[in-house]
Amino acid sequence: MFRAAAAVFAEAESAQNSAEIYPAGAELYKSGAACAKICAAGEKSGFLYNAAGGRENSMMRAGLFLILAGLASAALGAWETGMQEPANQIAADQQWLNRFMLAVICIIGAAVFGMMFYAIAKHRKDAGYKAAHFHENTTVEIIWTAVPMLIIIVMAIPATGVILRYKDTSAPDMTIKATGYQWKWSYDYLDDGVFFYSQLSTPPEQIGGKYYDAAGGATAAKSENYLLEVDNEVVVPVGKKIRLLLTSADVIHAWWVPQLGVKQDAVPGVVRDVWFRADREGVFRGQCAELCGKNHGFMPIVVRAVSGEKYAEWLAASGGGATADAAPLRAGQVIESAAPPPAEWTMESAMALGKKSYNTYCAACHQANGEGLAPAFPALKGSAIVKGAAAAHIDIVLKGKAATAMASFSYLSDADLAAIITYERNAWDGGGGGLVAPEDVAGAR
Ligand code: HEC
Ligand SMILES: [Cu+2]
Repeated sequence: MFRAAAAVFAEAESAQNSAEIYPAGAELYKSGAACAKICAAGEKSGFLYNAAGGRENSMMRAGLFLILAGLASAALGAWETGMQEPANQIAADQQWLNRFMLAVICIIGAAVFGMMFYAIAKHRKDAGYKAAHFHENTTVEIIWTAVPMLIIIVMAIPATGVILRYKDTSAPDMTIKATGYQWKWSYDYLDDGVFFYSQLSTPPEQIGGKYYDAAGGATAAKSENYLLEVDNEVVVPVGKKIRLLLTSADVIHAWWVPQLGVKQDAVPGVVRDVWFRADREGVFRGQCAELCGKNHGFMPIVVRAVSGEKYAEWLAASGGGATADAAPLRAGQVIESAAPPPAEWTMESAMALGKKSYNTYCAACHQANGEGLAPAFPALKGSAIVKGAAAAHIDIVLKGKAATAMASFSYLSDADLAAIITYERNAWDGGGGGLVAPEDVAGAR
């Protein structure tokens, strides 16, 4: 069903994609004039010092201008410095805050070092300067307490405004529950009855390294969205407030999509919430942002914001929404594999599908060469279960093993599982493991 869903978005958009990743961040730095743009954005968002009048604005503008003018050059633009173009006000505010804080820090740095070097140069002993000898100067003490306090207040006011709005998950238009796993995400559209897993779709041939390619190196050119692409994207309607409930099935992960201004830890046993709204259509890419084990860098997040009609189409194609039947899709749901099942079930066709699906779903832990990674992930090559009766092999893959990283893979289709199991039984130990049929898996469910 997800293949059908993907077809909904099959219009030409890769050109748009590439422009989407970094561009406008660079734009902002291209000239000093960008400073005015940034300040204007700050004013518009309303968290700035509107109440206090225009003076601070112009002061900050001057400060920002000085710093940005120093940094700005065509070269920086060409290097795509800066951050990804925000897709909503929260992300824009976060980036504004970043620049504002940088400006404050630079001004303080310049003032402190300026004074220090001035004193070192002017008040030298060998220049005949006589040091003053005094203790406890109330005026100085008041100044050096009051000035930092004022600076902190000046920084805290806009920051607090942004945090309050970032944390306000009330009155969402829809709620999605996202769960982190080593190493993939699942998404449960609580209102619309869609559930799916989302995992890296960059082929192992592009990745290389001993974990991904038995040959030890990448054999294919890297795709445009290398390591930032997934099989099933999080499709959301544009302009709607989406509440995200976040949790984890194993270790701490974090759901991070910079252009949407969201970064929130997914903690096992805890449900945290956060919200985002995509103010324009587009594809927004992110990653897990909490070191969560060996494949931490291989669990990207892709959010696709589409119009309301497109979203409804996607829902229908994904088996959710108004057309969904009453039975919840979540329990015992089977996800269609990325590769279609072969028309004829032979050793050859099963091995071909099995290799592809094994590399997608199993190789992260058991490795492409089946040797596993001691001591955490056992080798399947030479494993008693893999060499033994097919029933026990099917059983552990279907049901997983409680309290271990070996999760249930019952969400994969019968054909996918039969192919993977056939592949495991024949790929490494010289064959002879026999052909497992989709019916065998269906019977064991
Ligand atoms: C997140 C890591 C991870 C992934 C992904 C994973 N496994 Fe496992 N697997 C494990 C661990 C850990 C064990 C050992 C469980 C135990 O303690 O007995 C295991 C055990 C097994 C065993 C039993 C091996 C033996 O000799 O005891 C089989 C068979 C197996 N996995 C097949 C698969 C298949 C098929 C897939 C993909 C569909 C897969 N695994 C994906 C972690 C993983
Ligand atoms: Cu993670």
